[in-house]
Amino acid sequence: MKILLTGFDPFGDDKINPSIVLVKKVEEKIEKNQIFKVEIPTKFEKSGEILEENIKKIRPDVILCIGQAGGRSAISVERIAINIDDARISDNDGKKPIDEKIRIDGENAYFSNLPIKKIVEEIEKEKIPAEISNSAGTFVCNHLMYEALYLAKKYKNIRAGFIHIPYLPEQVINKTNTPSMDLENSLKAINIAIKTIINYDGEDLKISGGKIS
Ligand code: PCA
Repeated sequence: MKILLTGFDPFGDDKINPSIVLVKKVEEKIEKNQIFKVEIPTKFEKSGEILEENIKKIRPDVILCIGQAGGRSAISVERIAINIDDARISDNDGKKPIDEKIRIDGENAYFSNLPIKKIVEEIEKEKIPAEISNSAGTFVCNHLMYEALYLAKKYKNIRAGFIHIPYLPEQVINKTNTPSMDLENSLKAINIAIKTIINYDGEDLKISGGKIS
C-alpha cells in the first residue's frame, strides 16, 4: 500500500508547525507499506495543486493529511470537509478569501472515508487523548482536506482524511491556559492512525463520536 502523508509549514505568528515536524519523523515504511511524505505550503491555492501533483506522481492508496490545531487539547480526527474558504488571517501567500467555494463543481461537503472512530479508539487505548472533530475549520486545513476528498473521487479508489494535532509544549510557553501535546505522543498517535488505516478495512465502529454542541 502507498500512503501519502502530508504536513504544513508554519503560518500566522507561529515559527514552527508540529505537523511537518512530526511527518518528517514518521518511518518511510510501516508494516511493509511505503510512506511518501510531502510538505504542503499553508497557501489556499498552492496546497491543492501540490497535493494533486503528488497524487499523479505517487498514485497513493491513502492520503493522510496532518495539520496544527492551536488551542485543541486532543488528537482530532476530522469527520468532514466543507466547500468554503473563509479566512480570519492571511495564508502564506497573503491571501484571505472570504466565503469562496473551493470547487464550483464539488459537493457542499465530503466525509472522510477513513475509519475515524476506530482510529480514535486505538489512539485512546494507548492513553493518548483523541476525539472525532466535526469541523476542520474554514482555513487551509479544511481546504486541503476538501481537495484530498475531491481528488480521491477524481483519481478513484483513494481513501483520504485529515488529523489535527495540538501545539507542541514549546509553542505555548507564553500562551497561558493553552493546551499542548509533546511530539512523542503526537507521533505515537499518528503511527497508530496509519497502522489502523492499513489493517482495518471493515465498516467503521458504531460508537458515538458526536457532540451536543
Ligand atoms: N493548520 C491550519 C493550516 C495549516 C495548519 O497546520 C488550519 O488548521 O487550517
